[in-house]
Amino acid sequence: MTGNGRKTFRHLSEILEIARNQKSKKLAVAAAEDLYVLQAVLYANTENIIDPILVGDSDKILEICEENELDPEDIPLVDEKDPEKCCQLAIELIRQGEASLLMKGLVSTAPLLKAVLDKEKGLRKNELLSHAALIEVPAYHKLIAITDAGMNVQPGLKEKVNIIENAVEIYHRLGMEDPKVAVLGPVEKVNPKIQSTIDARDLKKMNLDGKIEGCLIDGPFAIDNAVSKEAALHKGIISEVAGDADILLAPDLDSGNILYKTLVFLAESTSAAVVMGASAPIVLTSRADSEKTKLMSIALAAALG
Ligand code: COD
Repeated sequence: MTGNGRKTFRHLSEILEIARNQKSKKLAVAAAEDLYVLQAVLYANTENIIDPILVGDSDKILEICEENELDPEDIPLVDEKDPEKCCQLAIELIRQGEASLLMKGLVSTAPLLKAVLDKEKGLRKNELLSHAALIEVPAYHKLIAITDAGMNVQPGLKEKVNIIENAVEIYHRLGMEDPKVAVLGPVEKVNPKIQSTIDARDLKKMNLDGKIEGCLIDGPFAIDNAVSKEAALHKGIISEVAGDADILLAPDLDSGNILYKTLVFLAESTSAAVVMGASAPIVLTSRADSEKTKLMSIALAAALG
């Protein structure tokens, strides 16, 4: 786990282990009537990672459990058929201290996030909420986070500062002091026509000036230079971050989401994804995610919560 004096993680199973060794956390599931969500949540419960509270259509939840030999006995159920109301009820459980983690069930991402962002009844904490996916890539020597692949559509410089800070917080909470942040673009030179490269230059300067702390930021980097020392050396790039990034900051949601899903669907990677910056970590998995990804996302949220 430790290399050159820095704590790093190679496998998501290490995050699972952290979650297992902590006190079990209460997880509120919004619209829990989904087989894959129920399987992951009930399995995580048997692993003593979380204690779920299922908010949703209780008839459907019990029917799914019966048909699939899942045992929801002793798990609290809050009956609500409307998915948007489920989001509000699950959030309310967190606001009242009944739960400390939130998970999306059979409801679209946008309504859940809108309910979380509600100024009066939501879960706002930091200035900006953002999505980060911690990914185990067989071809890379440690876990790598991609942000933002799920929430902020077209972040400007200020939003990118917040997105970096939220991703850095994940590593800090996992015990790593100074994660290396690679700011991605299509090239490693600043080009006034390419906004991502200008932002990368500015973010690097803010880091050097002490305006963004607790991490080491460099860029712009094309993806090859961020994750391959060999590619970076080939281009004559000398940087502690090049080839050894812990966090990849994507230029926008389009590129972040494509990078994330390419790794998962074409490069045999597994991910654990959370939304950070709210008063509780939020598990936002989608139907297409594997069971392992769902479990690892719950474990990551539990390890952070
Ligand atoms: N953090 C904090 N506040 C925010 C954020 C954020 N990330 N985003 C918006 N807000 C605030 C705004 O400042 C404003 O005060 C209020 O929330 C409403 O802002 P809108 O009108 O821009 O936001 P919404 O409610 O229409 O949409 C917010 C979403 C997060 C739902 C929206 O950005 C979105 O749909 N993102 C993409 C989600 C998605 O489809 N992901 C796909 C991959 S899974």
